Amino acid sequence: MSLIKEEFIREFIDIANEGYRKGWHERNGGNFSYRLKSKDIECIKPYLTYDKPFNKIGVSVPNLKGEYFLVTGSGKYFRNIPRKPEENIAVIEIDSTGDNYRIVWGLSKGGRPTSELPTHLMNHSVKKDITQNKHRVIYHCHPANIIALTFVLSLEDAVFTRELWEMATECPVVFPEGIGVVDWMVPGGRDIAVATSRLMEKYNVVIWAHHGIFASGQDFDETFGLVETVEKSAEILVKVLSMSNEKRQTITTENLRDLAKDFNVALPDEFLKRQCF
Ligand code: 2HA
Ligand code: ZN
Repeated sequence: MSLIKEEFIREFIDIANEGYRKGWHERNGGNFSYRLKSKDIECIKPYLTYDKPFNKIGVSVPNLKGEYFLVTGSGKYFRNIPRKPEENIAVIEIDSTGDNYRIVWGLSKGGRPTSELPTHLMNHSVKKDITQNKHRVIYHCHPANIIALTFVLSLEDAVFTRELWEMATECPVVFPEGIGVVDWMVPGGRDIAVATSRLMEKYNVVIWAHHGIFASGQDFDETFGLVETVEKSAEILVKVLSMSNEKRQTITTENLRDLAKDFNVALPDEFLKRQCF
């Protein structure tokens, strides 16, 4: 039995494939990480090797010391993951300080974990604490409609939240806490990791202006489903804005309050108060 047959690895590969088929991973676009459960680590232990050196993460994540992550490789193409997983993804181990990682499986033809490793690990760090260890998946991709909206909507959490809530009745139920937005920043480093993880304290979705989206969730289905919901809503908004700059009718603040009551979700007042266009 090879490591690839493990359920969590198959699910990871399946989501990578689905994301690619949706057009969210052109070339080497996007990256993906999963924080392993102890039973996952037990299952794959026979396949792990500990002879590679530790490397600096670039950020410090002490609460992730000793954790293992399944991650995509830097410069690797999502399109190739299902055919050649061992060349394109890796399992990494965080050291006992939370400052360094080493590859213990995968990237068999060489390479490093995703260029966005600092953002992934800082997001995992925040989410591990505030969800009492529940969130395990961080997913980054480049969906066209969300990115298009970052050129025409004001880059404010309240504007994106309210507009996307209004585009589909399920949205306030799927992401009641709202959506965060990061202004354009250079990707791949510490600064964007800090900005994103701050917003992850409040939200499960963070949009990077003119770049893409980051999402966090408990499992693969929930995290991928969240991005599907946000991007579908963004697609509707793009169509609406393309037809008219005025909505004739919409889901109103009153409607949102009724929805919140019946579906038992708390919609923050800052977003209920905000009517955008
Ligand atoms: O190319 O998506 O953000 C990988 C990326 C960087
Ligand atoms: Zn990206």
